Amino acid sequence: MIVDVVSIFPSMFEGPLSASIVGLAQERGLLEVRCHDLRDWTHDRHRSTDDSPYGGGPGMVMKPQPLFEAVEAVQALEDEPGKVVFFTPAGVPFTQTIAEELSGEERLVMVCGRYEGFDERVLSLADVDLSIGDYVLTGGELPAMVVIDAVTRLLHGVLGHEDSSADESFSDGLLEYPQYTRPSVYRGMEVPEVLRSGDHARIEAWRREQSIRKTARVRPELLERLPLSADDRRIIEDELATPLISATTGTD
Ligand code: JD8
Repeated sequence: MIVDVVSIFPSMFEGPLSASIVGLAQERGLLEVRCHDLRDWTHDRHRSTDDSPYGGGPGMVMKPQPLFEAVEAVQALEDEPGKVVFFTPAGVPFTQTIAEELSGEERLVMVCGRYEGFDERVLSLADVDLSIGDYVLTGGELPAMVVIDAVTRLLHGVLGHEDSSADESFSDGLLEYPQYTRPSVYRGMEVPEVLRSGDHARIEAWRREQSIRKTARVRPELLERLPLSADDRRIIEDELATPLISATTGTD
């Protein structure tokens, strides 16, 4: 997959994209991220990418001209124009389902804004406008990195163990079960006996129960869309009868 990123802060991407799994995917030729400086498409002495808003108000707005020229120039780098992804707080919520859809694309063009956001006309360039969550960031660079990270680990050949992404939070709609490694006792805290029993049916049942309990406790709305067995429903009822904050404190 080729991802072209347009930003006024292309250097922000250097660390996150060169380390770990995303870095390895690039070294292996499974992913190529090319970061472009939006200022390369400005024509004035000050290389300005923003201007004051029509109608007044605080802050500055991203000018249309550098963004239109940048997106068109970057699209022309390959035969395929690529899906154009914008990031704004008012975008469609980014989910694992959208990550899976994007991972099937040959190429993506990501546009990161700054300031108070984009001149509305620029959004006509977008195939999709995404938001990574309900909080306010200072620009679209971190969202672009989040989406690149989530999409990269879904590309064929990136994870090695190709089935591992099917096992975890969100792919089956439940949060992850607790995991442990050696030693079996650390500072008096024991690894649950079932995980050392070698009984794979019991281990699988325990993990599903833990996933259901965790989900019921912290993300009950995720359970509404899932097919649940009678056993699952008993576990959920039991979990919801358990107080979130225990009655005793550390002082007694
Ligand atoms: C792009 C500029 C900042 C946005 C005034 C200062 C995504 N989940 C998300 N939260 N925030 C963003 C995001 C924020 C951005 C830009 C994305 C470009 N800003 C602006 C409007 C209000 N602030 C985001 N994806």
